[in-house]
Parts: sequence; structure tokens; C-alpha cells
Amino acid sequence: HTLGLITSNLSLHAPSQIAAAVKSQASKLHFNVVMSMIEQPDLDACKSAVNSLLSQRVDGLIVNIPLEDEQARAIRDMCGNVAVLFVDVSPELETHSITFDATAGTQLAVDHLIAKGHQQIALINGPQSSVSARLRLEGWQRALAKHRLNAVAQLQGDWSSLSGYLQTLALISLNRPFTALLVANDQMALGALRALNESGLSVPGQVSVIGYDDTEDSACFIPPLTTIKQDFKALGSACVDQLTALIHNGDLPANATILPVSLVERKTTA
Ligand code: IPT
Repeated sequence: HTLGLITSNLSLHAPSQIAAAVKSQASKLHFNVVMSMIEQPDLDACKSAVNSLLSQRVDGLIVNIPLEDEQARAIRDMCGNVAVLFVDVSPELETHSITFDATAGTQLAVDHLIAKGHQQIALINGPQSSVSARLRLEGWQRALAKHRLNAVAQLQGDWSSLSGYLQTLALISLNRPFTALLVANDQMALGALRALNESGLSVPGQVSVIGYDDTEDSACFIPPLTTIKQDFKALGSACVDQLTALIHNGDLPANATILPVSLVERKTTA
């Protein structure tokens, strides 16, 4: 048996850890994994990846590409009888998906900062072409509104550490005072830590920073990063388990599973 994995850029930490987790769970169940990587998320690229994996006769497909509802429906229709499972779509879409709880994750981060007395909070969000980046931004804004707060500034990176660095420099140059920074992933938070350090702002003395993902390196940042953990190993196993169930049982009713997230408190918040 063979599973197909269509993944976004593996030079990003989260997709590479998800791919590793899929591969290792699939090996346990004696499934092969064939993979197709798309560097820039785009529907046509996703469609040709689907065609190429279908022509390799995969028994089921995991799609880790950010897709809008209509795009995901188009991909599912292309797959016909081949089972397909999405991991970066809206949890509201009627299809087989496994995603992380963005409402809980963003709420945990905001509540943690508020409990430490922060009122001036800035945001560095991910690319708005990504469903999950939009859910994180909306989640932060809703959680802030519950405390009658608005973000002091809102910038946008592209998930890379370099974009986190550049956007944090841009934020500092706005001259709007902030005591805490919510960053939509750990790689951008890494860049943010460098920008704060070079600008003479101490973490967590002058600015607290919270990331998102808890990828493997985050415990070794300077200082070790407080972040929202998305358990990518659990995601990878759940994907393989659900997909193999679909392969063995034929068509089952659409099931959107939402995995829990947790706050990992390290040394960047005070
Ligand atoms: C999402 C990560 O949180 C983010 O850091 C980035 O790597 C992105 O993937 C790349 O697509 S996790 C995804 C399952 C929503």
C-alpha cells in the first residue's frame, strides 16, 4: 500500500516535521509514502501534484497545502474514489480534515500575556493567503477584544525567520510602544528575537515574545521560546490512522477532527 503526501515547502520547520511524522507512522503500518512538494502554494501546482501522485497509484492522499474551500473541493473531486485528507483548510469545510484548534491556541497566548499585566501588544501574523494564518489573526483579535484591547500594531511576514526579523525592525521603527509581541510561528519569532536584541530591547525584560508551533528548535532559542504547541507528531499519526481507516472502510461521512494545542511556557515571557 502507498500513501501520497502533498506538502508545502519543506524548508519550513512545521511541514518538514509533519512529513517526518507521517513517514514514521506509515512505516509502522507498512505503508510506503510518496511525496510531492509545492514551493509556493498555488491551486494549479497542487492539481499537478495530485495528478502525478494518482498516476503513481497511491491508495490515499494527505494534502498539507493551505487551500480555500472551493480549492479543496476541486482537489477532492479530482481524487474520485481515492481517499483524501486535508490538514490546512478551514475546520468548517465539509470534508475529511485534521487541523489544530486555532481559537484555543490564540486565546491561550493572549490570556498568558494579560495575566502577566501586558496591555500594549503587537502582532506579527503569517501570510494572509494562508487559511491558518488568517485563523490565528482572527483568534488573537477576538481574544484581545474580550479584554477590551486592540493590538498596538499588526504586521505580516511570510513564515520565514528573515521575515520575522524584518517585520520586527519595521515594528520598532513605527515608534508605537509595545511590551509584548505575538508571533504567528516560531521561525518568525526567531527573527523577532534577533531584531529585538540588535535594537537593544531585552526579552523578556522590556518585551515578551510568544511564538506558535513549538517546533523542535524552539527550546534552544536565546532565550528559550514561550510558544503554543501544535503536536506535529500527533498530527502525523492521526493523519495516517484516519487515512488508512478511509482506505479500508471505503467512503465514510466527512469528519473534521480538531486537535488540541497547549501553552509551553519558557523564558521569553514575564
Ligand atoms: C503551519 C505552521 O504553523 C507555520 O509555521 C508554517 O510552517 C505553515 O504551516 C506552512 O504552511 S502548520 C499547518 C498544518 C497549518
